[in-house]
Amino acid sequence: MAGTGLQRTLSIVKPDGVRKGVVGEVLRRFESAGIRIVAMKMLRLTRKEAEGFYAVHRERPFFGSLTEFMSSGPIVVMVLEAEDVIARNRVLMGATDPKKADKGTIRADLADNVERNIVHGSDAPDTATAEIRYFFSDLDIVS
Ligand code: 3AN
Repeated sequence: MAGTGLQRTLSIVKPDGVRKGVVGEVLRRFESAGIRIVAMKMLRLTRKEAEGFYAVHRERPFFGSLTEFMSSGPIVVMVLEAEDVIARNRVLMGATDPKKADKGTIRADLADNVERNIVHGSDAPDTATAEIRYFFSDLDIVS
């Protein structure tokens, strides 16, 4: 498959991942795949901040539950950098619904259900740029 060049994407270990103690396991999978972590922090989103982050899902029936969950505890947000990392991260994560995710993916191996699915990853270059900017300034990202 043709590469898409060096990219950055936003990854989040969601509150369920932090609660389960699988932050290290998620990071290990990224690093083992040759993906570099170029920025990282732990924080807890307010409900308003979670609503801002998931604004594209505002009309979806699960919006209230999703933003409540995402603000229910600390998360780890990071910027990943590698060739074609947006698509590669989504392969490592697996399908949104862990029941449909391929074996060996983060969600199939670690997640409970479609909402509490351990990780978030940007889905395209424009959303990656916007999502990275939501959490990090240029000065936070190592080069
Ligand atoms: P992905 O995270 O795989 O890109 P999206 O962007 O469609 O999936 O959904 C964003 C988040 O919304 C998911 N990570 C999940 O937590 C939640 N979500 C998606 N679909 C559902 C659903 N049918 N029921 C509950 N939560 C959902």
